[in-house]
Amino acid sequence: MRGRKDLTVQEQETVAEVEAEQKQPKQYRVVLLNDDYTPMDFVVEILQRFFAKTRADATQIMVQVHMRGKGVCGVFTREIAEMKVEQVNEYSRRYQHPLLCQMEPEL
Ligand code: TYC
Repeated sequence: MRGRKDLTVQEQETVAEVEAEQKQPKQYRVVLLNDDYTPMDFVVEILQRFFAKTRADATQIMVQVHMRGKGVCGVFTREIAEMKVEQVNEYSRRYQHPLLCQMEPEL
């Protein structure tokens, strides 16, 4: 068997490039948690504003959070997920709602 060391430098670079392309970056779910105080309309607005959901999809996710305690807004790479969480929590605080947005690693 020819090992990687038997390849030319150019061939090694090609292998490294292909491997880099194949590697999938880790994904994170951005979730909303239920609470007793945030108005349902505000949660629907969050889902439309920050996650580009239709009003129908946003309502479905909001009801899921309301009934089951948690719901997925979307799945993103780490930096995008961190930004969404930050933006949503900042927006909720600005309007003085206790709504909590978190991220969790995809399995
Ligand atoms: N439970 C809230 C209410 O009854 C509504 C709500 C839904 C709050 C989803 C947060 O992520 C949430 N007003």
